[in-house]
Amino acid sequence: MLEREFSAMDDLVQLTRDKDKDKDVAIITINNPPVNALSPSVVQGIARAIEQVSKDDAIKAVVLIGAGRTFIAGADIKEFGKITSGKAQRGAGLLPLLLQIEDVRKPVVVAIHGSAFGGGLELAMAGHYRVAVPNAQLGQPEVKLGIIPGAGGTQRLPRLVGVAKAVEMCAEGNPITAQEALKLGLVDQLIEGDLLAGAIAFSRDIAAKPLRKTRERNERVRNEKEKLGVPEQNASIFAAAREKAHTKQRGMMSPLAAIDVVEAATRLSFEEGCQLEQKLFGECLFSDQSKALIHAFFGEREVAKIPDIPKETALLPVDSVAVVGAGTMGGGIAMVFANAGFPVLLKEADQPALDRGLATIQKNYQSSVKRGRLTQQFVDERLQLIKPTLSYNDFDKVDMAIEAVFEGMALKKEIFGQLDRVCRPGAILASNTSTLDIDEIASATSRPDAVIGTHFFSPANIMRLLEIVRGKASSKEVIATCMQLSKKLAKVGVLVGNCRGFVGNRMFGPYRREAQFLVEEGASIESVDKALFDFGMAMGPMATGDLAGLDVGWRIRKEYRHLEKRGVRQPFAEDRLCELGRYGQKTGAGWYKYDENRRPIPDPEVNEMVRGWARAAGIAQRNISSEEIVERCIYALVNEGARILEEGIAGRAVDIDIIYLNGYGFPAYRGGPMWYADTVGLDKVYRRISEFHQQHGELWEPAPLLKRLAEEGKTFAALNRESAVMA
Ligand code: 3H9
Repeated sequence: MLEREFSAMDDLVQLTRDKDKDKDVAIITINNPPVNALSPSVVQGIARAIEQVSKDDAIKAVVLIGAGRTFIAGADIKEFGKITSGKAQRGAGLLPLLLQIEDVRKPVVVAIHGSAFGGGLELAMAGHYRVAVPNAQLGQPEVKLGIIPGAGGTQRLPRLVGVAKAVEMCAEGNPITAQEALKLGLVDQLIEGDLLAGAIAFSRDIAAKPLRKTRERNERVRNEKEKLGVPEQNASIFAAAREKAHTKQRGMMSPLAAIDVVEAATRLSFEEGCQLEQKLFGECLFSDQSKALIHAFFGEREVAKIPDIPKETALLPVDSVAVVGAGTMGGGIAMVFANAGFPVLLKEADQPALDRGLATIQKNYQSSVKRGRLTQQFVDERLQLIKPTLSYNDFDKVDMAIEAVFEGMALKKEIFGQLDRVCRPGAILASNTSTLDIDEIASATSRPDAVIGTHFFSPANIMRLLEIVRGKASSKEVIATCMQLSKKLAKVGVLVGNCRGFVGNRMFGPYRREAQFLVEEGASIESVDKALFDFGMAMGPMATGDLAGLDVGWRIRKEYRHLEKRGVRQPFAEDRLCELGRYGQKTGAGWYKYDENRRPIPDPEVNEMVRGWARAAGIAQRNISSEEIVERCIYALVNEGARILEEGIAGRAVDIDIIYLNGYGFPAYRGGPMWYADTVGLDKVYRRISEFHQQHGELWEPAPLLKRLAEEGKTFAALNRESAVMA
């Protein structure tokens, strides 16, 4: 057993001594829960510990390790906001500490479990050796926060793993496993069993060996031994990385900055490379993109915290589920649960429908195997978990039933009446409805407190968003359980209130309405899509309509036509396309034509038809700029979002942002519609919306909340902190 003696460091960093044998190994433990982020005090603490061990001749080796569940998840991201808002100074950061570690004249062995991310990996690379438990992860995820590694990571990583892998890790931000790190030379040994004991043993084994400073290991970047350093090969590696960044991380500056700085490692000295890294790190840190991505990072965690549902709320057991309906959504939902290891009963009304549903599930799984995303063994195990059925016979055994049938109130109520009869008391009864009134659905049961909406997005097995719809009677236990369940399902669960379309689809209505109006006013279909694609949306609104099926909205509009206010302009072109049988991708034509691979082909005929219809309706035709296209569509989202906040349908602006980032292809580097409006300035947004109100009528009436915040010079984000509690 290792006996340790506490030394004179503060609590965040402890310096202790291995007393087992010769007291010759010092142990520096970082203890800054939950993830040992490198706050300024932690950095100071490590520096003091290193100073102390450097002076002590009795110490022959040093082990640096993290306490708790992980090594170091990086710099403290909260500090960045303080720096960019002027509340803290940008100091020298980690760089001097890492040089200090590298210069220690006894081996520093870094022992890694959990995650060594960002500054954590940078610190680990300054050590002379790294050991890790087999399930540890190592990565430079900074680009996902809109920044780049800022403590020498772009310079040390290529010296350890080679240029190609370093550029991939720094530009894409995805972690690698300890096994891969071992193969690449980033980790020197895997430790099974007790990490600290293994690290100490390792440190004794290598204590007599000459020390290797990572910053002086030039062979992997400069071609002394290693083929990756050949200039022509480097040129093609960086060209390919840039091309990939332009397509996969479209619009983001940090990946390109990361590539530039890793490239510098092949041309410049370590010191010069670090100087460039510092410069670009600073530029990225102060960019709107980084602020937006950091907002998204914390937002994703904040949405899980519901002001009126305490952390201690009892959770209901959910170990097995039933899904009613094996169509596109039902099948996808069954896959989501099976992927997370839940046994699933999948019910359909008749055998052909059930067979079709199962065939689609198998086809989807097979395509994941083909693409190398899943293994055949994983798929076989998941398929075993899905039990098809035509009856409600085994529904009394499941903990949760999710209805995912056709979007019609009468049918949904009938099914909930059934579920109420067959499911055990305490089971959760959920509906996947995307628009319908969850309270009306709950009224078909004798236990509305057990009823909740779980609105998955299509394709359910891919999309991360899960809107959890709170009915007026949904119990806190049911809500807390569904929120927690979303994590198990690898989804981002966001709690929303009950109204038509909830948050996401309710806002999407005005967004797509404006897109259609713009086309009816003279913009081409392609120019509307291009403007929003260039803004950063994953797809333009017209192409999105074609993908989802134009008939879906058409049917809903027909059902709700009686609610439309007379004399208020409504878009009509999409309905006309539906009347012509142009439902989108599924019929091979919608706003666009589609080839057999479902690739969109612009269709001049549709543009012409719309021109004709618009002229006949007396709509003046004009040239419309891409700036106006973006403003009309995005501000329509913002205005509706403000109403949603005011009504308490969303608890906080960040909830809306996270919904849009995870379910609607809103660019993460713009932080979501509400955050984006804040960055434009709410006074400016309000003024433009007021102009649209004058030009286009009452659909553009500014939301009172937006007006108030604009007049008071406030932001939606500040409102988050004042915090509305959802009714
Ligand atoms: C960097 O290192 C720059 C460098 O180059 C140096 C420049 C000089 N800071 O995610 P979880 C919080 S940039 C502050 O729920 P999990 C998180 O908000 C950094 N806080 O747990 C949450 O708080 P709360 C590069 C952080 O087990 C709590 O910890 N590193 C940080 O699902 C638990 O987090 C990254 O980008 C942080 N660095 O996942 C890694 N990290 O409980 C970011 C977490 O109040 N972190 N928190 O809501 C992660 O990817 C995940 O948190 C991790 C754990 C995988 C580590």
